[in-house]
Amino acid sequence: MAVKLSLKYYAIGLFFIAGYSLAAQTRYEKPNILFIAVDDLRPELACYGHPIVKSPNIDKLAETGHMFLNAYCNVPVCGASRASLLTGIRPANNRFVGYNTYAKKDMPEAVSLPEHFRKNGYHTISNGKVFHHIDDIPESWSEDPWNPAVDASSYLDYQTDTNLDILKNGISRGLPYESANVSDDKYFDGQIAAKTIADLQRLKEAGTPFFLAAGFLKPHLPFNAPEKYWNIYPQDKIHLPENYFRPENAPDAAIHDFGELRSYYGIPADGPVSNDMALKLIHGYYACVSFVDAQIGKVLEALETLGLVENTIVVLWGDHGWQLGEHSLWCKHANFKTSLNSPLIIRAPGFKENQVSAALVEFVDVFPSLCDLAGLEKPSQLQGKSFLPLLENADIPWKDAVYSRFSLGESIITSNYLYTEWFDKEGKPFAEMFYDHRIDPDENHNIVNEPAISETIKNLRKRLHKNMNQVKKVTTD
Ligand SMILES: [Ca+2]
Repeated sequence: MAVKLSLKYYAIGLFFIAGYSLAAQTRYEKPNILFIAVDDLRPELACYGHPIVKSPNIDKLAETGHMFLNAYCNVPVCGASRASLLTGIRPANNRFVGYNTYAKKDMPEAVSLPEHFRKNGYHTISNGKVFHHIDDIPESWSEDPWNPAVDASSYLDYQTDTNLDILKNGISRGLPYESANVSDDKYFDGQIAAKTIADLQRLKEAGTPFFLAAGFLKPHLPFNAPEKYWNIYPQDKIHLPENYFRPENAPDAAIHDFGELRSYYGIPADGPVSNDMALKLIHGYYACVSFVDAQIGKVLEALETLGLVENTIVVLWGDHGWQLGEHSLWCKHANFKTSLNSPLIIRAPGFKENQVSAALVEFVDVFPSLCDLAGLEKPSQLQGKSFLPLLENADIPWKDAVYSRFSLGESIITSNYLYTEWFDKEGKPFAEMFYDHRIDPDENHNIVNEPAISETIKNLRKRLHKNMNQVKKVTTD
């Protein structure tokens, strides 16, 4: 099926090269790419069915494009997830491991996604947080990458006196949230939107195809947003998750101490946060989602105003999931669905609108998909599979499993199950968990030791062993 389709597209591509004009067909005329990364955004969006979160602009993108319900990051931590997606290479126990990953150190021979486009005649720009490190794979960009957050301290981006005073006194970071009476552009994400819009205007005038990356910083901690976004959500609408508890029989390896959150003021050194704080965190996350949605809306509106919609592919992704209290956890860094499932929406001109796919896709699939959509050859390093056929038909049979990992935990996810096994430094397994999403979609009961499912577990374990860390040596051109 895939071969047949690609031949068909190749034929259409030749048609264009030959100078024929097919009205409204922009698939292979070097479409522009607007590449929107959103830090720590899980599918906490109205278009993904959230009952109270307001995300009208991302919803509109989904309505005019293709939304993946079952997109999984390959590793739930910023630096590693981005390095993997941007090189199309899977994380393994020897590469793309932590938040601090440099793609250029772990995979020096790899060509990055924007670099590949640049080498194919695209003008490439990085605004905000795209790679975790602004100086990672510098060959990626036609211009110096730009980020208003110049260092770890300014990255906190506080605007209120309360938080600035805490920070100044050196007690700790400030609170993990703030509601400030300021305009959008006081915060970095407002500035990233403004810079991206200015670039769009400039790129439109230049007329060369572009790959414009905008990496928004929220809803990463601290949950800072202008107060108007907090005011969208009345406090009595904010609730703790139903599974604000450790899953039954979950191994210790599955649970962490959310150290990332504990570095903020008002969070105890150990033990759970107060219920008041938990509700404030959830409220803050919602406010930040609506804030970042509004900034994305400004960029998408500019795309429309400038007449670039018909020739620009828009892709939006959150770099991994997040626990908002589920399983008694906060932050990411886990092998639960809450950490691994991420939003992925793509709008490609010439393809069907308002498509929702339940197919399993993973972030290593983004690089080959964008190559196919732009008619570029695929570098040999790529380990994902182009999901272009799904854009044609959201219901065709697709991957039977995707693979994610974090630290010592390796996961296989199928349409029904999530199975994770943890390995010590010598490679010996020491813990495992299994959830059947048909009867336990929220992953509250680890039933890995149920005798009735031992064959299922055996099968999943076998497939996991075969595919995890599958290609330690990656072929590069
Ligand atoms: Ca992140």
